Amino acid sequence: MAGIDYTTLIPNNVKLHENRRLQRALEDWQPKFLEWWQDMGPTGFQTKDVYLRTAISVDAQGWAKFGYTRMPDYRWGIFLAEPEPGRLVNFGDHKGQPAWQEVPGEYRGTLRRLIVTQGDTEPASVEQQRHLGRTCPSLYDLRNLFQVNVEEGRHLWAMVYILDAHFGRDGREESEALLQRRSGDADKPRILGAFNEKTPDWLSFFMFCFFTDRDGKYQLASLAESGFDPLSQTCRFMLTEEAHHMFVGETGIMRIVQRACELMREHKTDDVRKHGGIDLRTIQRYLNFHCSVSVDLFGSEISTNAANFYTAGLKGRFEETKKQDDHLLKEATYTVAELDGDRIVMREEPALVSLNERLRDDYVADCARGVARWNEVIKKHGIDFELRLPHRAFHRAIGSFAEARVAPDGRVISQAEWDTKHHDWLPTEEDKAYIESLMQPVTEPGKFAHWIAPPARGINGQPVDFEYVRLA
Ligand code: BYC
Repeated sequence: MAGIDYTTLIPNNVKLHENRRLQRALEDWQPKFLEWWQDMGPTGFQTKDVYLRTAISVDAQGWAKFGYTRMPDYRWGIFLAEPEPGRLVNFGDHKGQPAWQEVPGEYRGTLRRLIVTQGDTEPASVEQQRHLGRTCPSLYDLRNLFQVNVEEGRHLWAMVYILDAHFGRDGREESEALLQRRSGDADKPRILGAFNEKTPDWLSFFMFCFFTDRDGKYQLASLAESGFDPLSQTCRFMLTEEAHHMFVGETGIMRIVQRACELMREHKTDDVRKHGGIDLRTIQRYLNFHCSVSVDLFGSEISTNAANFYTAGLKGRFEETKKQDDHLLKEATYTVAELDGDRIVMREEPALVSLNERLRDDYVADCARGVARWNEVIKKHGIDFELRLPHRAFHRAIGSFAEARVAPDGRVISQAEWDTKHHDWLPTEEDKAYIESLMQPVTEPGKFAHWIAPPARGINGQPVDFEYVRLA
């Protein structure tokens, strides 16, 4: 594969200059993207120099360079991971056939829908986060926010490339529509629930990066298994960038937890609000909210859509090729949590229709590892408190638990109990007002808001007090 060509209007490693029609389509879309970025991207800061990383190669070693860039000058482009010679469709009815380089006609609509759904989340998250710059807890965090934002912008490019390159006129129309829907808009909302929620403060932002970006990891990993090779190559490179977003979320929450613990120890109280910290119970309520809306992103427990995606060879399981089974799953079963009256029971279901739940299991296990690392911090401070993932049936809007009322510990409860207790489980208006009151910008290099501990180290070997965003 060619290296990334930065001499052209659209940086790419797909030899764009050899396909004039596609080049024209993307060059036509580019100013619309920039207009969207100006209108719906980060508020303010567009003329400031930000210490950003830019992809320069798709080689896992040394794939990025760091330097000051104004966000609108970021070189958004099209980067596909190296092709695997002789790659096959690895699962479903077409297993063993050569991977498709063109869209198989019979799956055109389904594939387009999957790509559009993935693509829609990218600009949505930028829209959700657009006001956060004004209340950054430090220049370090401000830079991380913008890094996440420009890379989500690039992930939009990644999906638009596939749409324009492989779906003709329909693809171009979908590319336009991706710039027209708006997160939270009543008339033209983003496609998936979590991407219409607000991200009004930095606690929500870090939770979003931890929980919702992690859905991105699992969905992209499943699409990276696709028999449609261009989608696989695109998603493989997106995953490289995604890892940083989850790092931002995990370390962000860890630093908030650490500050809470420091204040608890220093003042010998659980009520660290009096001392300008975020108490662990509030962190738990935000965790419950972001976990539950992200768990919804995996779709229904029993889904014929998921079965069809798999059988068609379009969307696999997490680490499909590492699994030791027939990769057809026609006879297999999988254990799924289901509602049975006022209890949640585990039942064997056909594996094919249970694929959403299986991916959700992989996701929940990964989330639990992160939460355990936060709990290590609490334990190190000698504090008797554990953050917990809520039960997967808690506060659901999609799937078989959507109609049920379930406590974070998995007990099915009455509407009356929910009404009296949900304030203990989800962020209250008072919580939101308190968190909002903490959101005061800190922009002096090396200084951090009181409610969050500094990071252990800076970005790319730079010191923590480096001028990550030049505001002057
Ligand atoms: N909200 O059989 P069902 C990321 C719809 S995040 C609203 O239950 P299916 C990122 C569903 O579309 C990763 N609607 O589910 C993170 C379907 O509607 P249609 C995003 C929902 O189809 C942070 C109907 O309900 N990527 O990258 O098996 C920052 C019944 O569907 C929701 C993808 O999601 C919901 N939560 O699976 C930036 C991958 N859930 O089609 C970026 C692509 C379901 O009948 N998408 N519905 O009108 C997919 O694989 C599937 O569409 C889903 C749903 C897993 C989302």
